[in-house]
Amino acid sequence: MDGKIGLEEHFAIADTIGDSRGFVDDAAAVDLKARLLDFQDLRLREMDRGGIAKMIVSLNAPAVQRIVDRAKAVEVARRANDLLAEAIAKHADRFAGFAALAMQDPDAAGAELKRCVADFGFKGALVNGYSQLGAPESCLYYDLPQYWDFWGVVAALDVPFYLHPREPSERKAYDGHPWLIGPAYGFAAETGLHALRLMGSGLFDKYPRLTLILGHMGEGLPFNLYRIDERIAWSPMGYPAKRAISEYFQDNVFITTSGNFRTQTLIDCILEVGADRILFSTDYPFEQIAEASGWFDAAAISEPDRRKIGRLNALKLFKLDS
Ligand code: GRE
Ligand code: ZN
Repeated sequence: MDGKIGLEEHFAIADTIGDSRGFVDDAAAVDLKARLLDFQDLRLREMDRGGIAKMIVSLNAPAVQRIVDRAKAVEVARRANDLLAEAIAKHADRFAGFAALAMQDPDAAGAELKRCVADFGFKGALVNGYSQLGAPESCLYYDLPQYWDFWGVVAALDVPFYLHPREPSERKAYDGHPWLIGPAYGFAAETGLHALRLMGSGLFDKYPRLTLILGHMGEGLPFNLYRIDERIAWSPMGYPAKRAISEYFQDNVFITTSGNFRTQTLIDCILEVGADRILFSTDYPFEQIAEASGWFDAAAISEPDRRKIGRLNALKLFKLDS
């Protein structure tokens, strides 16, 4: 399919290039580094070959979220966004951007998102899970009260917030099994939990137009919506939100195909959340565009659904002209 739009697609700057290394082997790391830093060359060729018209590009992970010094986090986010804006400007027809945000400082994060939308035309924010502030063992989730004004800024700007994975904050359960920590499982467990915290906190009752994006086919959540709803309804622990988790999935959440190129899983997601709320993505350069496109273009779904997931939903959600 030509004209696809991808939106979990990453780049890196000097301050963050080392962050991705731990999750790939040394041989792959060299190539990964080159691809993360490149914008105008290999990336465009791969896009052309895979039928990808446009990428909404974001900083790698965990990057800004792991910088415990508040001022430094704010500075790195700003630098990354400035560099991204410069790179996009050279090929504005092929690239758009998501802002990196220093969530260690909610006011600064809101101001930076405003700046990126107003000055650079960025399409929203992509944040790599919880933030650390002051000490490495700290862990800030965005349902906490200090973030609710920030969410008001996101809602007023009417741009989506992509909650991207990072490694789990709780490591005890992974002791002795480091292979579980990264993208194989821990990323999804961590990110799914964070997304449920946001939904269950009542955040979307306060801001009904707020939009969250989850990658990797919804980080495992679509498969479990029935059970989550059902058991919350019977929970003796209480539940702060007004609506069921599956209802927020219908009205406030989009999911992408990033790094989860599996027709069985896509069909389950179409059945659970509908083809209108699913968006094609690769997760370049951690995944290969040829693999993502080869799979998606041939997947056994209807042609109207392929057009929606590959392109039309993104045009609408991000108010793109092309
Ligand atoms: C990602 O951005 O999703 C990612 C990483 C590191 C390894 C694998 C992966 O940041 O998918
Ligand atoms: Zn990613």
